[in-house]
Amino acid sequence: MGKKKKIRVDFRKNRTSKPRQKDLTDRVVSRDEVLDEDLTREERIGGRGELTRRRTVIGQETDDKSGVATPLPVILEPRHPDSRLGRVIAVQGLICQVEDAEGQAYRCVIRRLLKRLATDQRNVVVVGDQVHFHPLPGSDGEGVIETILPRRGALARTSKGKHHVLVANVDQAIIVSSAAMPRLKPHLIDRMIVAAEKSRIEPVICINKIDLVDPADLEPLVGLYSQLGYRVLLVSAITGFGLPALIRTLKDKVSVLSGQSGVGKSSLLNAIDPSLRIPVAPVSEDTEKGRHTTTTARLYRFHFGGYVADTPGIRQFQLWDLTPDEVVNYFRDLRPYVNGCRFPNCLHLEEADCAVKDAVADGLIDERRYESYCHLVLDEEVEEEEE
Ligand SMILES: Nc1nc2c(ncn2[C@@H]2O[C@H](COP(=O)(O)OP(=O)(O)OP(=O)(O)O)[C@@H](O)[C@H]2O)c(=O)[nH]1
Ligand SMILES: [Mg+2]
Ligand SMILES: [Zn+2]
Repeated sequence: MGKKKKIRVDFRKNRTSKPRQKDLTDRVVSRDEVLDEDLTREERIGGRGELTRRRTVIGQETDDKSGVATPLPVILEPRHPDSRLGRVIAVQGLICQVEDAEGQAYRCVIRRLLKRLATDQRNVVVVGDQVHFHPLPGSDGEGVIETILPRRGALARTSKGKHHVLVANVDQAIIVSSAAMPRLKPHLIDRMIVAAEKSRIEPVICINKIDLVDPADLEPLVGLYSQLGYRVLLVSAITGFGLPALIRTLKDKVSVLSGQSGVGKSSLLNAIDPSLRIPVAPVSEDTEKGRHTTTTARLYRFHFGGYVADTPGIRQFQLWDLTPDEVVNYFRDLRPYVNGCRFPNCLHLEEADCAVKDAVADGLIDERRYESYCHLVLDEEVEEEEE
């Protein structure tokens, strides 16, 4: 967690000293006025001199190491009387789509103070953010975002040394693979586990198309991941097997689905919630590869509660800026042994007296998991995404 930090926010000089006309509560705010995002004018109402034009804001420094960017302006001040909690489900330019607890959608602008806090961030509000907002009276589903609540697990990418949060408050990553067609690729699962762990998002392994195999064949794999403490779901979008468990897993959470093309992500989503209407666009590998710069994302709401994130950038769940020495931290089965290595900077590859390699030799670490580790450290693309 980053350090708590107090920031003093100064308002512009020319925004001073307008005498208070009326009590704030019966002030009628016209729509245009608020759409102008000029909520800071409410600050002047107090008229208690310079001090009233400053507000104390508690923020949090970005935790660069973790891959979780958590800039979180929390503004301590009285809320708008009609303020309520919402979830940002899409961001289009300056307009954020916000849903309240009932699933009612609002087109919201961001109040100016919040924007000003976001000096080095492209978007101060990101998809997945929980916000306080208030609807504009007399408008047709329009509103203003007042504050952003602290963020938890975030999917972010780094470009030019800056973190861009793609989706905030992601509870879990559903790592979808298929038992066959395309064939099961455990190394790919391991890769996606690392990506999730790096983002501090709980991975859940979901193996689809089990109608195509004898489920008993999957027992060793299920056993391995279960032993590591990961949840494993065996499902079939075609027969419906395991779907109630998948629904229970997704209910009331924000999830992101990852997995190679063709494993049945869209089929699963359509099977559990036909109302989602997630656009199924077959994307060729070529175009998909170049798409990671895209920062647009959106959340889809399940009719049974909860959201699933859809964004080109996280489809394949790539690993951003993972350094070789960092990889072992995300292999919970290897990590306990690293202190026994002779060299403190041991990468557990060719080094002598490596406790990790010893553990593999002694059967304490699964050999295939160790291979996954090696591939990742050596930055080798294993079993390419194509079949
Ligand atoms: N036998 C079987 N086939 C399935 C199952 N789920 C999906 N399929 C088939 O697998 C193919 C790919 O499914 P999609 O849902 O498009 O896969 P996807 O993961 O969304 O693929 P991308 O959108 O390209 O990433 C389709 O032909 C589905 O009919 C399943 O449980 N069993
Ligand atoms: Mg799909
Ligand atoms: Zn070692």
